Amino acid sequence: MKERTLLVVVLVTALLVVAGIWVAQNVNLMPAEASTRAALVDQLFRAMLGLAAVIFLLVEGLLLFSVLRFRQPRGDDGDALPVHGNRALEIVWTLIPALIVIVIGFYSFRVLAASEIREENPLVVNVRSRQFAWTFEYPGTSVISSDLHLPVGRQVRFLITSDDVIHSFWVPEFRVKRDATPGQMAELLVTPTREGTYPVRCAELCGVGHAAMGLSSRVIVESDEAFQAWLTQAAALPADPIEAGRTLFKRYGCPACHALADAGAAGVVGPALDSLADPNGPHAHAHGGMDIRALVEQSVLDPSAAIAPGFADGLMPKDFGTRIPANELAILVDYLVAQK
Ligand code: HEC
Ligand SMILES: [Cu+2]
Repeated sequence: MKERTLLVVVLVTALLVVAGIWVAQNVNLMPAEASTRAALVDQLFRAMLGLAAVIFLLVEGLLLFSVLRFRQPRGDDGDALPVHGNRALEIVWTLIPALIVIVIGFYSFRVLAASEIREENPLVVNVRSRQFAWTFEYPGTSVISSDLHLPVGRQVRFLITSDDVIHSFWVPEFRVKRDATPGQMAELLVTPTREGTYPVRCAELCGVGHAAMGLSSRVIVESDEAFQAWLTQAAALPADPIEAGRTLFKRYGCPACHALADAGAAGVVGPALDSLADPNGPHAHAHGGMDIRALVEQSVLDPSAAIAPGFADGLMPKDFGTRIPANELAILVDYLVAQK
């Protein structure tokens, strides 16, 4: 009976150890591995989980075995044998955990060192955080974006800071997390390895909108061609509507013919476009009861519809309607109407 109990407990313990190793190696609860770091970190994580599973099951198994094997027999009310301790056992169960901790320490250090190897010509992205949004700036371009576009396979050097309180830049799929601290610039190197769209989260409780910081921005890892195309298109349109309008005003060549103080334009072929919305200003001629937005839009799409007094018809290009997409036209019109 006693030998059988022992056999069963040993078998069950061995089974649980094997099960622990299998779970640690085969059950993946982690998000997708989307960076070179992710693969390294997951290997380390699996090794630690495997070790922990084996130790847990071994200790609990031995405990269970002892409870069953050495439990007090029925009717035995005597004391247990006095035991003084066991020096060999003490040394063994101190040395083994110490060794495990040292090995994991070295392994972790190697993973960290391997993740921070600098590659040549990284893409620099400035990460700015504020309550409660992320913005990503691409130095050398005018691009400021709330979505983080990255080309696959090229190392990215993030320079992370905050405009107000402490936030934490966290992309679970990259297995990275770095504090964004006001007045400081933190560096983080990441090489994306997998195309896809992933969330950007904030890992530092930063105020009532903290959770929203995980909803507003995405990481979009794409091919280099797609990234370059996005960069070119995004370069034209800053996030701020006034800046975007100014950019479009210049991009479509309006300064060649129009003066506009805000855009530093001094063209004289057409009327100056400052204070378009002022009912008593120089553009009062055209208002005639028309909504000012509709009027400006009409002036751009169909310049001949109403001719500004003192200026000639037929000079302003008539093809802006086909060249300027509707969303950009709306931004441009809003910008012009907002000028004082
Ligand atoms: C080649 C010169 C030329 C270019 C380029 C040009 N315009 Fe004009 N624009 C004119 C002239 C000339 C007029 C006055 C005649 C008229 O009203 O059609 C005018 C009129 C206007 C008016 C009406 C002003 C008023 O007092 O009623 C608006 C608004 C305007 N342009 C906006 C633009 C915008 C925006 C762009 C760029 C997308 C642009 N123009 C590009 C020559 C130009
Ligand atoms: Cu935050």
